[in-house]
Amino acid sequence: MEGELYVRLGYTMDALYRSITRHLAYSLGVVPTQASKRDIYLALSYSVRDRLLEKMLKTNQRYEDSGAKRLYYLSMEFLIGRSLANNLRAMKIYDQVAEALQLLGTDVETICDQERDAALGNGGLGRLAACFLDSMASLDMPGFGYGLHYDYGLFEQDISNGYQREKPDSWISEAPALQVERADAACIVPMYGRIEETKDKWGRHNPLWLGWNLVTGVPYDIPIAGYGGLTVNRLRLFAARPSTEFDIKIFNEGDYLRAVEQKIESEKISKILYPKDSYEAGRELRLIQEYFLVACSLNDIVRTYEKDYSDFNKFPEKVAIQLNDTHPALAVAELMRILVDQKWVPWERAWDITNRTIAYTNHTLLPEALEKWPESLLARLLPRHLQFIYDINQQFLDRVVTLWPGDVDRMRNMSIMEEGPPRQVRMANLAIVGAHSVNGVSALHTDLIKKSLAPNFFEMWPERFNNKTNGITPRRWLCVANPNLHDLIEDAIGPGFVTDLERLRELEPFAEDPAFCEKFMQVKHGNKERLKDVIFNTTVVEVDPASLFDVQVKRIHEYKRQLMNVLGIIWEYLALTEDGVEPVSPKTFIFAGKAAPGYWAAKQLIKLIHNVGNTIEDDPRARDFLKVAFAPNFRVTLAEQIIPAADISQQISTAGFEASGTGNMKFALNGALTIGTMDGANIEISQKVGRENIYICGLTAYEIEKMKRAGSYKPKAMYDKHPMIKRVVDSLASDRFCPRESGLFAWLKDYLLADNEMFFHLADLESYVKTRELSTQEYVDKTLWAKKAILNVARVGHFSSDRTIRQYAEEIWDLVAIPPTEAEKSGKLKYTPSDPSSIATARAW
Ligand code: 26V
Repeated sequence: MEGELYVRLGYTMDALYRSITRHLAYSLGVVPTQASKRDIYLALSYSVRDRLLEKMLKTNQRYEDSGAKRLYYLSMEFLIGRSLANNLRAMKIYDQVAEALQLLGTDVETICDQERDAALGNGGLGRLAACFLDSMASLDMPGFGYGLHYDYGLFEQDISNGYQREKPDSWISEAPALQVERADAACIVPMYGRIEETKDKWGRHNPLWLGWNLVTGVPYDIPIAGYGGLTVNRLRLFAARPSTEFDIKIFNEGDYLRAVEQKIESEKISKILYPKDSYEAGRELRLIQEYFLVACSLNDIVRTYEKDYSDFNKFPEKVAIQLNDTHPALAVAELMRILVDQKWVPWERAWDITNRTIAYTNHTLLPEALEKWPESLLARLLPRHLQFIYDINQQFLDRVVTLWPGDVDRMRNMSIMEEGPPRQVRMANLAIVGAHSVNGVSALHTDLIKKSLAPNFFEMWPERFNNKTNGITPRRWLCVANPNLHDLIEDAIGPGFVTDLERLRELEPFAEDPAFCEKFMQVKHGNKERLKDVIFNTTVVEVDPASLFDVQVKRIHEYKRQLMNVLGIIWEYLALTEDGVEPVSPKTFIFAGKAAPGYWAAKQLIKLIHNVGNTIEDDPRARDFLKVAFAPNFRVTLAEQIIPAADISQQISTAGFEASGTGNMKFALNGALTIGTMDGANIEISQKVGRENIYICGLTAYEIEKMKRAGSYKPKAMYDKHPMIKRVVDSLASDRFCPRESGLFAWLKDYLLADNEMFFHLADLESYVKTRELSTQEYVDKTLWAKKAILNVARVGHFSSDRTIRQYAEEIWDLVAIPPTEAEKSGKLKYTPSDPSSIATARAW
C-alpha cells in the first residue's frame, strides 16, 4: 500500500544467512564460495544495517507520535571503536549470526575482527560520549549525538626503536558499512564576511551579516542500537563540502582553479580530528570546526522543532542541548543569532530560551585545556556572533555590577572577554553564562569547579552547578569485551543485570564461594592467555599469564604519571638486582597509550618505558621476575582486549588533575584491583568497593593544593633524605637505561627535582611503592585476591553510564523515556512515513 513499509526483515538464523548471501551477491558482486573475510564482514554489516535502519525508522515514528522532548549531545568527539559485535549483542542475534557464518565456512569472531575502529576521539571525553549514546538508546530515551564526520580519526601509533611514530588513520573507507548519507538534510553554513549596520523598515538598529563564504554540511547517520534492539537512535555526523554557489561563474582557467582551491578549502574543515587534548592558541581551523559543528547541529535542531511548532515558546520544553566541554560553546551565540536575526524573537526572550535549553559539562581543570579564542579571529570568522557575545557579556556584567558594585577584580575575572593583548574570548565563561546547568564529572571535580575554577560564578548562581559522576556502558565493557565473565555472572545471579547494573550486588555472597572463585579466576586466566597472544603479535615480548598483570593504559600525559609507574618499576628492579629482594610474584607491567604528536615529554616517556623494559629483559637476574610490555596503538579495541586481562589497574594521577577517569571503572567491572590516588572517580570507587578492596596511595588534592600555596614541596630534600629515591633518580640520570643513547634521560633528574615540579612525582613515590608491594603480596594469596576482585565487580554497578544518563535526564534535561509499544515488541508494526524522502531511503534497501 502507498506510504507504508511492511516489515519483512527476519532475525532467525535462516533469514540472516539469506540476507548475508544476498548482500554478498547484490551489494558486493561476489558469490559466497569466493567471498573473502572482508566481503563477509561487509555483507554482514549491511545485513545488520538494514535491521538497524528498520528499527531506527520505527523509533523515530514512536518519538514523533509521543511529541516528547529530545536531547541533543553536541561533541567534537565520539570514540566509538568497533560496532559490529556490539550491534549483534544489542540486537540479540549474535548466536544466530555465529551459526550462519559457520555455514559460510568461517566464524563470528574472525569476521568481527575485520572491522576497523572508528577512532573519532582522543580519549576520555570522546569515549564518554559513545557510552552515553549507548545508554540513551538502551534506556529508550530520545537522545541524539551530533558530531563531525572526520575523514581521518586519531592517528595510528607505530613504535620504532621505542619511539612513537604517527600514521594517518583513514577511517572513511570503513564508514559506509555503518552509516547512511542524508543528502536531503544538508545545510549551508556561512562564515567570514562583514557587518553592515543598517536600520529595518521601522527604523530599528538592524545589523546585517554580509559577504560570507558558504560551506555545505552533509549529514551521515550512524544508527545507535539500544540493548534489546528495539530502540535505535542516531548519531549524526556532518561532513564539510563546498557550497554549489562556488562553482557558478567559471569563465576561465583562473576561475576554475580558484573554484578548485575553494573546494579543497571547504573540505579541509572535516578532514581530520585534532589529536590533542590540550588547546593551542589561534588554531583557526579548529575554531572553524567547532563553529561548523554548532552551525550544522543547530540548523538541524531548529528545523526539526519547526516541523511541529510555529513559534519558539516551547523550545526549551522540547529541546535540551548538552555541550560536551566548551568545544561547542559557540552554540550559545549561534542559537541567539538564529532566534534574533532569523526568527525575529526579541533579544530578552531569545536569551531566556537559549539559557533554558543549553547545559554545559566541564571535563578538565588543566589551564592549557581551557579554550580561549582571540577576539580578532572571531571578528574575522564570525563577526555577527562576536556582536552577540559582546551583548551577552554586557548584559551579564551589568548584573554583576548591581550585585557587587565597585568590585572591579570580580568583573575582570568573570568577564567573557579577557583583557589583552591579545583580547580573547573565554569559552568556559561563555558556556557558564549561557547555560542553565554546569556540571563536573566526579564529586571531587565538581567541588574543584566550585572552589577553584569558577568560585565567582558559583557564588552568583549556586543552583546552576551540579555533579554527574561519569559511567561506562556495561554492554561494551562487559558483554562484548568479556563475554565469559558476563556468562559466569549470569549463571550466578540470573539475567537482567546488564540493564540494571546495581544488581551485581547479588554477586557478593559468591565472593565466599570457592567453586565460584575458582571459575572466576579461570575466566581471568583465559583472558590473560588471549592478551599474551595479542602482545606477542604486536611487540614480540613474551609474557607469562601466570604472572601478575599490572596495567596502565590511557593517554600519555605528565599528570597521569606513567613516569611514577616507571620509577616504581626501577625501584623494584634495583631492589632485585642490587639488594637481592625478589618480588613475591613475577610481574608483568603492561602499558599502552598515545602521546599527542607535539608533546615532547610524553613521547620521551614512551621511549623510557621501552628502554627500561629492554634493560630488564637483557638482565638475566631480572627477566624471570619482571617484564615490561608497551602495546602499540592503544584504541577502544585494544582496551577491550587488555582490560579483561588485568589483575591490577593503575590510576595514579596527581590528585586534583584527573577530572574523573573512566578506565578506572572499566577495570573494576572486569575484576581488576585498583592502585589509585584520591583523584577523580577513584574516590567514589573506593567508597563503593570498600577501602579494604582497593589500594589507595598518595597525597590528597587538598594536601597538594596546600603545599603548592605554601611552596613547601621540596623534591630535592626528599631525594637527599631517602636513599632509594636517590638511587632511582640517579639511575635515570646515568646511562643505565640508554647505553646506546648517552644522556637521553638525564633531563628527568632535573625535572623531578625542580621545586616547581607540577605533578608531585617524588612526593607520592614512597607511598605508591609501598602500596604496590602490599598488592603484590596479596596477589599471591589467591583466595583473598579472588574475593577482593569479585567484590569489586559486585560493587561497581553504580558506575554504569545508565545511572549517569538517568541523572542527566532527571536533573538537567527533564527528559523521559519513550519505550517501545506492544506492537513494536511483537514486531508486527507497520511503518507509516510522514516524510516522503524517507520512503525513498527505506525502499532503496
Ligand atoms: C581539549 C582539546 C583542545 C583542542 C584540541 C582537541 C582537544 C581535545 C580534548 C580536549 C579536552 C580533553 C578533556 C578530557 O578528555 N577530559 C577527560 O574527560 C573524561 C570524561 O569526562 C574524564 O574521565 C577524564 O578524567 C578527563 O581527563
